[in-house]
Amino acid sequence: MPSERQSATTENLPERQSAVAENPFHQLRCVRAARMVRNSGMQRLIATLTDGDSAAALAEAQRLRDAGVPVERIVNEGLETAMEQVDAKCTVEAFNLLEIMLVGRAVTVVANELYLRGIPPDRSKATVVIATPEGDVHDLGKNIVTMVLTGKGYRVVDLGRNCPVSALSEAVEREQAAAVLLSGLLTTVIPQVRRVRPALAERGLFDVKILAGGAALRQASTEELDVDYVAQTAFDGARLLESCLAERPA
Ligand code: B12
Repeated sequence: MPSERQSATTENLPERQSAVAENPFHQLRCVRAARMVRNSGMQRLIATLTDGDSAAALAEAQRLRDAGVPVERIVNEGLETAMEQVDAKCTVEAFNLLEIMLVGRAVTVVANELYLRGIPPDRSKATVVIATPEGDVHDLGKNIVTMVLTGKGYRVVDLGRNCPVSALSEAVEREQAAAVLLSGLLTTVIPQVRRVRPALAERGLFDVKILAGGAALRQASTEELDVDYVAQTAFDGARLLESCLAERPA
């Protein structure tokens, strides 16, 4: 015999539960609650990324993914927002190298976890090939550009430093890249940069955009380098890439 209190709480429980579940206001509340949990998770992901805390960012990203948040949303609303916040603080004059390296590393760790084999071509904004041309071993700037673009959802094929022009054009064709990014710190690599467009043309790759950056190249003009754009910073390059790829025919 159930007690009075027990029967008040358990009487017709299944029916009451399903009535509550079918109530549209209840459903709306559930959707809102789930969204709030995810949004606060996304805010935590952004905060851990901008703190440069790779381990905490990785844990937040895994939690969001396990809660059913699509990988694209984690990249677009989490990684990209974090990079935008760092972008807002970084100009050519005020550029905190340590901070950007830490944030970039955290973004890369999360991106590698979300896309174990790199961002697949069909889920990325576009594929780009990046390298430091042959004769130049500087690669810190190139690595930052790679991290920024990965955080913004591009698939970046990094050919490393001291890269021959032939390897670049070969990779652009193989990877069906939309753009080539060249990072140069030595003025002596300018002749290498000028060889890139003819090397692409030899393979019939006329629509591929060429972007240059790095301390030596950013002092030169697009005509001197025979490239489409010269970027001052990694973020500047990301914006140029975004706008020049948007102009492409669909
Ligand atoms: C660190 C450094 C080195 C390190 C490189 C370590 C590494 N893994 O990269 C080491 C010690 C190896 C080195 C070696 C040499 N170096 Co050195 N090096 C530097 C130094 C101090 C900093 C460069 C750097 O990493 N800056 C930080 C990065 C983040 O800046 P950044 O590359 O410009 O990138 C930013 C932007 O430009 C942009 N960006 C970069 N690339 C791209 C590309 C694209 C597409 C886009 C969109 C954006 C973009 O993104 C970044 C963030 O916004 C500079 C001096 C200076 N103040 O620049 C000299 C400097 C570049 N080196 C120089 C020289 C001469 C050499 C050596 C030849 C020295 C020697 N005699 O052996 C050798 C090079 C050997 C070779 N064959 O390459 C000269 C170059 C002179 C010139 N104009 O040609 C400089 C300017 C020093 C000087 N004042 O004389 N170097």
